[in-house]
This record gives sequence, C-alpha cells and structure tokens, in this order.
Amino acid sequence: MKKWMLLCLACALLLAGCGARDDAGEGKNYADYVVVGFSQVGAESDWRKTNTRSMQEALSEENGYRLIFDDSQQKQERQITAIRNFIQQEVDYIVLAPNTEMGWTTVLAEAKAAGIPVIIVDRRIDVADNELFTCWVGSDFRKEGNTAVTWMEQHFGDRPLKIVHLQGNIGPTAQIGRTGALNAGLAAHDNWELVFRAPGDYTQAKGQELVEQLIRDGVEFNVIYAENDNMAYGAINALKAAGIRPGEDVAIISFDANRAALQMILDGEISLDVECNPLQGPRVQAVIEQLEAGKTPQKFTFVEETFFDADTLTPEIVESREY
Ligand code: GZL
Repeated sequence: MKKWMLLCLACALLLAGCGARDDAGEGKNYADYVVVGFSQVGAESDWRKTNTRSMQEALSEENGYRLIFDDSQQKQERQITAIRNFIQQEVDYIVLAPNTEMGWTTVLAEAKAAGIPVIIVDRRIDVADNELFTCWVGSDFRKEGNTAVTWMEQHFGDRPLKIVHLQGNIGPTAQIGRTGALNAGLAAHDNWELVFRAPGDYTQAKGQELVEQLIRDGVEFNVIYAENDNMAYGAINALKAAGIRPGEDVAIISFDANRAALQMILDGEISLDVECNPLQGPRVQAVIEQLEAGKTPQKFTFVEETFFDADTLTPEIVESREY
C-alpha cells in the first residue's frame, strides 16, 4: 500500500475514533463518564452566567460527567449545529437551553433517531410531538409577569402610569410570558399607558441605549418594566446620567433577582424584582440520574420562585442569596 494511502487510512481511523469519550488530547479516558452535550443560549446576562455555572458545577467530572459546552451567542442556528455535533459525538444526553420556542422539530427528531435523550431547561420549546424531548425544567414566566403586574396594581393604585417596556429578545418563553402579563395589565387599567416598547435583548448595554434615546427624545415616563436585571441596570445608569432619580422619579420593575439588583432595592432604586431561579444544574443532574437508573422523570418541573421589594427585603436576605 502506498504511503499516502496509509496516511489517509490512519487519519480516517483517528477521526472515526474522535467520539465524546476520547480524550481530545487531554490524556484522559472518558469511557466511564456520563457524557452530556449542553447547548446554552449565550452569556448575555448575569442570570445566564449563573445558569451556566450551576450546570458546570453539577455536571462536573468529580460527579462522573464529561460536559461538552456550547455558547450559541443567542443564535438558534448555532444551537442546531451544536446539537448535530453532539449527535455525531454520540453523547449520552443533550441539554438544551433554547434561545427561542420555535424551530426545534427537525433537529430534535435527529437526536431522537440517534437514541439520545434531550432535556430542555429554562425556556420552553413549541413542538407538536412532546416525545421529541424527555423532560423540561424551568420557570413559569407568565406567573412571574403576573406577580409583577399584581404588585403594580397594589402599589400604584389609580396613579397614571407612563410605562417604558424593555423586552428580552423576541421569541423566548421568558419574553412571551412577561410581556403577556404586562399586556393584560395594560388592557385592564385605563390609567396605565404604554409609552415605549422595544427588545433590549436582556443586555445592559441595550437597556441603557434605549433609555438614553428616550431621554434625548424627551419622552415622558414614570415606570420602567425591564424583563431582566441587566436591562434594568442599563436603564438606571441612563437615568442617573440625566439627573433622574431611579426609584423616586421613575419606578423600576425587574426580573431575575440577582444579588446586585436586590441591593438596589435596599438602595431605593429598584421597586420590585421578581425571582427567576437559574440554579437548574442540580435538577438536571437528578433527571439524568433517574434516567441512568431506568426511571422516568417528571415531564415538566417548575422551579420555586418568589419576589422581593422594600417591604420584605433585608440585608441578611441579600447576603444569603446564592447568586
Ligand atoms: C429566564 C431566562 C432569561 C433571564 C435573562 O429564565 O431565559 O434569559 O431572565 C436571561 O436574564 O438572559
């Protein structure tokens, strides 16, 4: 056999062996590990970074896992490519934190055909066949929004509200639920006026940019309903730079309840923060352990969540928070 043919054969054999259990040059053998491919939305917010950390801590090598992580930078097409790579590497499980609800049927059918269970975390997916995924762990986003709207009703009464609405990127369940609740509040209250609405993509930079523009344009508003803390931080920075007092001149409603945002409640800048729990790693680990033991996990698991305002929050609670 000619040398070039031997070289091609060697490369082919090497590539064929590049599965999820090979050491990828790390000198380790992963044959005895549970291999999990995790497609994450991105790193757009503090919530997301905490969610990633929770998954990495739970699905660690010490716990018997090899975690193959992909950050999709909030692009669904990158998630679809990552899932196909996980299938090709013959992982044991796929965990998907979907950037948006639609567009998953084809690639999840490929995972199902490959016999790889798919666990959905955080946001929901909208597929006709719920057998395309094993189970889902996440939040009730409409309930989160309803909590915020009920609080606004109770605390603002019949005051005329001029509301600026900073949405997440359009399409994820978190945005759909929190926006749907505010829409119901606007329909129910003649004294609530929506003066501006736009996606801030859950990022601090975009939240600040949108509110800076509103201030430049002289738009009048007295409430900012921000669909996550990072957009609220950006809005607060814009208000302060213009000499407008967050929490005094403009009430800030936010979601996620990161520790930094809770401190802003104590500082009188944020009025309400509805918790959205990112600590899903242990729950996913428990689901995988059930599956490894041949058991069937619950199809839908909602994480417990609450809300925080100046009436209930103390420095001790802020200090005790895990994120
Ligand atoms: C909610 C999650 C949202 C957070 C944002 O579960 O999908 O995405 O509220 C994050 O902080 O970017």
